[in-house]
Amino acid sequence: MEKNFKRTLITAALPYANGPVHIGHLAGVYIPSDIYARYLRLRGEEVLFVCGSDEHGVPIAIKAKKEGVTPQDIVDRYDGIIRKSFADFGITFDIYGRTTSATHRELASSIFRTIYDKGGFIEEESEQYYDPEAKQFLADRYITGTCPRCQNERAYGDQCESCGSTLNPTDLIHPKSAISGATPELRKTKHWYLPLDKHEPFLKQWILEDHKEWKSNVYGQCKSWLDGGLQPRAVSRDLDWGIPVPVEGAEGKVLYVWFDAPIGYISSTKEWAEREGKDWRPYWQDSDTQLVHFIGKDNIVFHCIIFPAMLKAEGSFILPANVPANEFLNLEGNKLSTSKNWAVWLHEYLQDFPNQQDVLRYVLTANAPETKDNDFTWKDFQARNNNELVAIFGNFINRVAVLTQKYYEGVVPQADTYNNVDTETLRQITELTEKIEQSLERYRFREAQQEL
Ligand code: B3M
Ligand code: ZN
Repeated sequence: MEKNFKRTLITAALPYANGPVHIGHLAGVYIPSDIYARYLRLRGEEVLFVCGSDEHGVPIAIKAKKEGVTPQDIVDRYDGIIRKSFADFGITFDIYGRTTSATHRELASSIFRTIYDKGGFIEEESEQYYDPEAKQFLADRYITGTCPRCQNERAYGDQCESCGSTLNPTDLIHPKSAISGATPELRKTKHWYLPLDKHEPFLKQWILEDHKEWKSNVYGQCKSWLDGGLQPRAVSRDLDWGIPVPVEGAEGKVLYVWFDAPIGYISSTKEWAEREGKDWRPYWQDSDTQLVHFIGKDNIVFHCIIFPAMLKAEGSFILPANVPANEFLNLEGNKLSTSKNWAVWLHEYLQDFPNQQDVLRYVLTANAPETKDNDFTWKDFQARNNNELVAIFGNFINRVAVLTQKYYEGVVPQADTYNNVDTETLRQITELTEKIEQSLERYRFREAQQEL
């Protein structure tokens, strides 16, 4: 660690509670963050490792509608599956919270209100699509229609998945509501916007000047966003699922999920502190804390630009020292996808390979997508288990145990007991330990495992 921090707060991206955890999440976020937490604890550092379920947002509301259940039913189901699978896999969170908790609702509301009272938001009325049958405004995902660029008839209000264009709902030809099928009408509605453009000078200094040491995939994405110029970003939505906007005249409006979710890291810390009888503030309001966000690359903008701008606007929180985002893991050559059910689900792996957590941990570290997307194949899983874990590492441990039993009655002798001890080997072990620690400090877990 560059600066000698007093403590480290590690956050792992809050998984959406609309599906189970799969190997891509493990490789991208949860195994790296767990390795880092375990390493710092082994060094005797003060560490807090927080996570929790991200339970708001349009996908959860859509899934609930499709299944004819409430959003709370959906999040209760998947929060349970996710929470248990992390525990069974041995990820050592100090706390795993959830964003439908009262603590989170109160904190997210109060942070919004503090920024609002400081005049940190732009309040603006705009025209949005309203479904006259379902009697509700339609978020972008709720609107489908024909893409003006490629004529794909199943384009969404925010993007067309066949030509990849980013769209606005009003670009769609023959727009239709994904809820009732009715033709939506444009109606006036008020929303609050975080003026990211006003935070641009600060973000350019903080990231591009003060954090050149960040991973190139993270630094590069932030640079292109900043070079492109930042626009005000809506932090509220016309939805009935989410945290109500704590302002008069905001009936039927909730906090945008990406405004509330990162605050989940802070509310989980508060819940941990309440449970342990500790003070949460040093972790989030003391510059002697090293805050590290572990995420996938699709979350870089939210963790490096939007959340820091929110915290800056609120004024009393520290910002991350590093955001070592990983790229994506593919499965047998295709993109992992919860919606397309193309994944190796963690809870199913644990059923099929009971007590084999370490094999998956080893393989997903060996081929982690740390600097570029990578592919998981079962062939590779088998080869690494048989040719590396068993044939090299397992064999090494086994032989040392057998020889210790045979020649030293099973007790490892002290180095100075035998004057012909191989000082060269001991020197190499010390040198290698330092090399591995450097890799771990730089979030290069694949390299560290290779050295080991
Ligand atoms: N649930 C997005 C994701 O899983 C989101 C992460 C929130 S971290 C505050 O990609
Ligand atoms: Zn298109």
